[in-house]
Amino acid sequence: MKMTFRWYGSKSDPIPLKYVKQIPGMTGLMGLLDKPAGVDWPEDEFKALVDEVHAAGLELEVIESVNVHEDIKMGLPSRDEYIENYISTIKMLARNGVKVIIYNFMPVFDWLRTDLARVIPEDGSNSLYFDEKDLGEMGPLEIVRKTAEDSKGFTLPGWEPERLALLETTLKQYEGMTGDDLRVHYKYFLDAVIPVCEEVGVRMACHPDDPAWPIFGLPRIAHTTEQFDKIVKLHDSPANTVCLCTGSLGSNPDNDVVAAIRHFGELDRIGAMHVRNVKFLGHHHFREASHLSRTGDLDMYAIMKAIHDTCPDTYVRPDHGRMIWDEVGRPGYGLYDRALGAAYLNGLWEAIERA
Ligand SMILES: [Mn+2]
Repeated sequence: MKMTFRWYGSKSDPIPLKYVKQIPGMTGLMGLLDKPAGVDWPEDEFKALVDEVHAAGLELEVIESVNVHEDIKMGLPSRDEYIENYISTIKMLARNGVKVIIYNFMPVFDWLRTDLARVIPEDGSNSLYFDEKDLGEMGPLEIVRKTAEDSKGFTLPGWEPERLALLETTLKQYEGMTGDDLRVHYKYFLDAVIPVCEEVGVRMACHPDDPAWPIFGLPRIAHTTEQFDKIVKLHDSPANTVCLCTGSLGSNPDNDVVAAIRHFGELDRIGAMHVRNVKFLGHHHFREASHLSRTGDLDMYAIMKAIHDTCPDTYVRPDHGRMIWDEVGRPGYGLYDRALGAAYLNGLWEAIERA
């Protein structure tokens, strides 16, 4: 298991790399270049990032995310050009030491919350929160406006302004598209990129829908074990894997997260893990909790044990943390609670290995 940390680059992330390095057991980053979907990533810029990360004593073997252009998801004729750029980016990343590329194939929204800083009454910290009842009064445009307003000036992953500028048009284009239609487009994409990944030694890792159910009538095809079974079979290859995010998949209590890790781990189809805890508050109603098992509803010991037993060499990162100790930062991506999370998960790991 390699413990890693999501980091947005020195221009956009207030957390210095030396702080990340000082978290015990931290081996590297899940990093990125801040580029719009569809762009071929420039190698000189990426090399500079690799050098910066290596100079801090960390690895950069996982990229999160190389975003998939909406035209690819919608199956438009223009997709071929964007797929070519994607392939060129995969080859460039492989040349520079990258082993795993995390991405998602969700139309328009890759994650959604109704409050980015919900105060947790027990201790005064705050975390990301979702209540479908609150969404009922907000349409997609309203929720985008509110999320941008609440993000404290930070660009949120998946909520890049250029992607949302076209929101109204994009939503219209998805009207009438079914999950099966979306899977046809997905297969077209995988058939093009996975053979390249096999050639250059990179694994693609698909992140689940978050929350793990359909929203705004959009087709969503990545929020149950059965759906991920279909995804890994769309192009059957060890390079076609899952980024198993416990907090996303686990936002729906019907999903057995531990069983899902064991299932895809045994198939050798876990490219990376996001480990996060969730507190259920009702139907389609939850908030994110600290990583400690008893503060939420997921069993972190059983999660780490499943990783240990079925995919012990995978990359793990503590996913979203709460905001604690008056830290100001990108919602979900503060330093303190994610550092606590990494320490706790490493502690579980040490105990599992010793037992
Ligand atoms: Mn995640």
